[in-house]
Amino acid sequence: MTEQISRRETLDTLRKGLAAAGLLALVPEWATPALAQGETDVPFTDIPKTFNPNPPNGQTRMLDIRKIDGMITPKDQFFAIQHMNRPVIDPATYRLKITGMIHKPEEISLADLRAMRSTDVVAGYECSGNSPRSMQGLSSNGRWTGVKLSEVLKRAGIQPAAREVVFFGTDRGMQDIVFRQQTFKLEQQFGRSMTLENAMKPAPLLAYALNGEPLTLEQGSPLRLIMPGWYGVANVKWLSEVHLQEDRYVGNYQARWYRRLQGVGGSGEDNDPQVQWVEREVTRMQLKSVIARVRHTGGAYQVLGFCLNDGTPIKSVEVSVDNGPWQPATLDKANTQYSWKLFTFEWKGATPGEHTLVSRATDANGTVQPVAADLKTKKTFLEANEQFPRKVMIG
Ligand SMILES: Nc1nc2c(c(=O)[nH]1)N[C@H]1C(S)=C(S)[C@@H](COP(=O)(O)O)O[C@H]1N2
Ligand SMILES: [Mo]
Repeated sequence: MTEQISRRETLDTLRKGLAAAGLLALVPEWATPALAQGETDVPFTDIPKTFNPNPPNGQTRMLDIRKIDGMITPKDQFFAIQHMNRPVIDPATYRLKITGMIHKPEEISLADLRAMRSTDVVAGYECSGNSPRSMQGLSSNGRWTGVKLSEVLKRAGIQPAAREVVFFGTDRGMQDIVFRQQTFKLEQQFGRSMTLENAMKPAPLLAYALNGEPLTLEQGSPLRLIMPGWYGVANVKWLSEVHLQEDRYVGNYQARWYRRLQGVGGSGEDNDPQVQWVEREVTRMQLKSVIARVRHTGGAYQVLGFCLNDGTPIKSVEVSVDNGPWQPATLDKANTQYSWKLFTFEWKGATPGEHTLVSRATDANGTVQPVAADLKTKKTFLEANEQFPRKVMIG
């Protein structure tokens, strides 16, 4: 960590100096890290030529994980993805509706929310569809500011029979709603839910700012839910309504499109009656670690990566070089419970040529990040948290 800080400090000092001399514009953004420390990125050879972190649809932005240079993802690099449109909402007339099994239905303005006690949380998350295919770029880490969901719910007064909290976005679109042999094509709002018990925990936040600035359109302006430790889909953007009810909510984005189907036990073969097919909703993040970047200063090689999980303390991250023994990596001191967890590994004895690097995380409960083969019986593609071997070329 000290190295991370000193790098950033050196950089800041350098930039200030250049700015004072009126020279900052002459130095491209990407060049200064190397300039500051004589550091050079070691190129990855496993990134498909066709990989584009900003696909032409203009609606998705991935984080180019090779650019990670500290705990907080800059706001303009934060990944962005959604299913339908991006609704434009006027913050001045915006009202968050609290409805259903509460004592007094509420319509809360942004000014009301900003007047309530604010809380900050550093939270990292990934889309549950994040995978080697997207070079793990559907992930980021930011500092969110807002009001605790529990405080807003308490203020509205929860009826004793309420069990479920449903979050609706302002965005809507045509959806296929499948019931047995019938498919209904109907316009629906984006909706997600969780138990009241989960909603009342201290962490969930109704967030209006990211890294100290108001949310942008793609970040869910003016208000979104942040559910620390959960997959991205839980973080409902453009929040329009929070609805309390007794029964389960089974909308598409909750009960049908964000599921995991996995065979447990037996041989794992489809036709083995010993296999139990387990289906569950996509909620908390599965333990994952990713190698994002390799840099060297002269002959000193450093590997940088991040872990994501549900907030359980990380016991260790290890790195293996060219299928060699697992060696301990160092977790960054700035990591917090719900941040992504940065780690570094000093790669000793790196030689010219192509090498394979892979990391694996273990949490305090003893859960070890799986390898791809462990997930063979997972039929659905979401929650791809398998170890992610990387190839680099030392030239
Ligand atoms: N209203 C709304 N919220 C949404 C979505 C959406 O389609 N509509 N997509 C979800 C999904 S699948 C993800 S991964 C995250 C992405 O959050 P980000 O764009 O801030 O990275 O938003 C979630 N919140
Ligand atoms: Mo997602």
